[in-house]
Amino acid sequence: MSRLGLTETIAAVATAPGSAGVGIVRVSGPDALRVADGLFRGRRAPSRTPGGRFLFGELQAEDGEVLDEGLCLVFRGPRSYTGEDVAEFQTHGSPAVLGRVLARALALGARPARPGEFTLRAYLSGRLDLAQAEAVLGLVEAQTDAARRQASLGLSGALGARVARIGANITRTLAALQAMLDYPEEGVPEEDREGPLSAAEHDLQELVASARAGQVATRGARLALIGRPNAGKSSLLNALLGYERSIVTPIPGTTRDYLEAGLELAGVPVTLVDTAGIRETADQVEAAGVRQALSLAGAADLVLALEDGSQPREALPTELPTGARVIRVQTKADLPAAWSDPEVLRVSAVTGEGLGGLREAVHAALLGDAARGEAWLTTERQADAARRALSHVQAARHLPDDLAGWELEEALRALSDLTGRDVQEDVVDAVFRNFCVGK
Ligand SMILES: Nc1nc2c(ncn2[C@@H]2O[C@H](COP(=O)(O)OP(=O)(O)O)[C@@H](O)[C@H]2O)c(=O)[nH]1
Ligand SMILES: [Mg+2]
Repeated sequence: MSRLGLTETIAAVATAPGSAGVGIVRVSGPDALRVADGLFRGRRAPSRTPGGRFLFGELQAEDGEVLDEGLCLVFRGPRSYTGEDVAEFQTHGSPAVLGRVLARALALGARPARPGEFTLRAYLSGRLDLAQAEAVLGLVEAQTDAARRQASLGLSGALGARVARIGANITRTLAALQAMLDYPEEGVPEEDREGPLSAAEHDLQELVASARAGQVATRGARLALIGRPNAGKSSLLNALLGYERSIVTPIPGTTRDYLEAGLELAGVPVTLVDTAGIRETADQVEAAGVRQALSLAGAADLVLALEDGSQPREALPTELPTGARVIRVQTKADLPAAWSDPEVLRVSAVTGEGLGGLREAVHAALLGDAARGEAWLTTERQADAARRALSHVQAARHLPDDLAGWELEEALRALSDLTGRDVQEDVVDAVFRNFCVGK
């Protein structure tokens, strides 16, 4: 998407397709109010109305036919969403009305807006940084309250402020290092080097850790149920879902393929993945299922490792993939326990015992490690920039003063990529490509 074309006036339907009580057509650009004058008849011409006001009147076709009655909201740049002059028409929300109003705006000289172009203009005019633009997309797409909350914090600039605090500590050390190069005999005072840098490293570690929670909040989480045959995986999946999704039998090896089912767990959309029981087997189909189960465990955000509580304990024949996050679960708590382990949650798919505790443990594992009330990283792009900043800060801490400066400059560059104040055009394009038209 070109950054040129800001001299063009753009128009789009901003509300979702389909019928609704109200629909909105948005026009932005240097000609927005002139387009509004041609389209709208009210007490006053939009171009003679101060910004921040609305007019009630009629929306008219070229030949004067009344298309609908409605409101015209007038914004004057820079005090508008895009930073440009903006007119917004609120009409009845039918595709027929909105289609005609948009067509008229285009006939009056506006061109159709591309996906995300209104927000792109807000970014280019400096009203939003790139992380805030991503937060706008997050708010438009939020499916859960956790996702809404993070997007709202991002849009408010809380994420930008968190990043700026880290940047300030790095800048302080960098300034001290540069002063040292000018006056080597002075050396760098410890409080200007180690203190701010270790604070920056700690804050960056927390920020990077928040990305997992942020992404779970926005795109949901995958939970793999893993264990030996007959451990009770399919029964637990059904118990968590509240209906019989997966086949349960006393015959070991019933589940050979994997299956998925969605549910909401503590405000987060969760996909439960039931897998083939893990054991050594000569059956080729079952063996393929076992390999698949292990790879699903590796790809999951969280693994529930189930062991039959009514049978003597027996370890899995294979290790779980390294790096997998695991909650250990002892099943069949309604039966006499054959073993006990305080580290393991006891649940019964039959009586429901322990399911509440399991849900809480899952929630804590998925979201609990991100500090409450703080803004999290919500996109992979942001997480990547934070990880780069962290690795440069860590490198700087182990280098002599005269070499550390370069690493710190790179860390600052990564932080500025994160908020996206000054990034490459293709990065910006990639962000806005995900937007819908009209936003
Ligand atoms: N009493 C009792 N039996 C269970 C429980 N969960 C599973 N079972 C039984 O254990 C057997 C294996 O269960 P299933 O869910 O198919 O295990 P999977 O092979 O790990 O999927 C079945 O006969 C289930 O009825 C439980 O919580 N309590
Ligand atoms: Mg099963």
